[in-house]
Amino acid sequence: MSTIDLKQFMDITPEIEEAVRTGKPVVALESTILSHGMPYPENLGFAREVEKIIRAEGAVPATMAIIDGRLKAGLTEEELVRMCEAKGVLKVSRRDLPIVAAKKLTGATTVATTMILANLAGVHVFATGGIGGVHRGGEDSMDISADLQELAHTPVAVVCAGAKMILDIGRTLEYLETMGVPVLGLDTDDFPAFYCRKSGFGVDYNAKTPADVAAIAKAKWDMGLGGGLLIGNPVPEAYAMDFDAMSATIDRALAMAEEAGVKGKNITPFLLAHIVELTGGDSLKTNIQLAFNNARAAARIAVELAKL
Ligand code: PSU
Ligand code: MN
Repeated sequence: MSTIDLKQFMDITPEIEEAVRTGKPVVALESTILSHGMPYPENLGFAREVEKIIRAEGAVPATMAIIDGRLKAGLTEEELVRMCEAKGVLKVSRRDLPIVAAKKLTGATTVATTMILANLAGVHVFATGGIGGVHRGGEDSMDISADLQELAHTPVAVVCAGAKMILDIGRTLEYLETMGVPVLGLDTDDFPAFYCRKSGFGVDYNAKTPADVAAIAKAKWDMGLGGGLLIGNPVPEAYAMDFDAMSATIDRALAMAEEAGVKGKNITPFLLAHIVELTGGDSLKTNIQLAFNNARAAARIAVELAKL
C-alpha cells in the first residue's frame, strides 16, 4: 500500500505513449460498446473502421480495455478480436476495477472506466456512442450510471450522440448541472437523443466548431476546475431514426426488461440487444454511423486541443 500509482497496473502501447509524450492528438475509445453494445462480427468491423477514421484525421486511436487484469491503452489485433468475441468479457465500471485487476479478469471499459484509463494514459479526448445516465424511474431505483460521477471528476472531454431514451434525459442533464459538467452541443442547440438528432432538451452552449470545444475544454482545465465535459454530436441526418417510432420501440424494450426482471449493470446491454432485434437491425446501422461521426469529431477536437 506504500505507493499509490495506478500506472503500475497499466500497459500503454509505444505508439500512444510516444504520441502523448510529444503532444500529438490522441482519441480514447471504449470497449463496452464492442463487447456489450454491438453483436459479433459487426462490432469487429466497426472497431477496425473507427480506428481508421481517427487516423485519417491525424490522430492516434487508443481503445481501452482490461485484459487478464492489466489496464490497457491501445489493443493488439488479437486483443481487439477478444473484446469483440466477448467470451467471458465482463462489463467494468469504476467499482469493478479492483476486482478485475486483483483477480486478473478480462473486461470491457464503460464510459466511466474509459475516462479513468484515458486520464491515466494522458489522453483527454474520448469518442463514444451514448453515455450512461439516470435511468427512467431512477428517482426510485437510484439507478444512476457511474459515468455521470466520472464526468464530474475526471478531466476528459467525452463526445457522444447524446443519451438514449432508455434513460431519463431531463434528470441526466440536471445531474450533470449539479456536478458542474458543461454540456456542449457540436453545432446544435439541442442535446441529441442518440438515434434521433433532438431530445427536446437544450445544451448549455452551442459550440460551433471543434476548435470552439477545444478552447472551452482548455479553459476549464487551465482554470483548475478539473473534471470532464460532455459534447453532444447529433447523428448525421441520413441515419437519424424517427423519434416517435423509436420512443415506441424503447417502451417495448423497457417492458421486456421489466418482465425479465433485468436490473443494474445488465439493463443497458439487454435493452441495446432488444432494440436491435425490434428494429430489424436498423438501430445497429444508426449506432455504427453515429459512433463513426463521434470519432471524427473527437479526432478534430483532439487536433485543435493539441495546437493550444
Ligand atoms: N449507452 C449506449 N451504448 C452503450 C452504453 C451506454 O447507448 O454501449 C454503455 C457505455 O459503455 C456506458 C455504459 O458507459 O453502457 C453505461 O452502463 P451503466 O448504466 O451500467 O453505467
Ligand atoms: Mn446502472
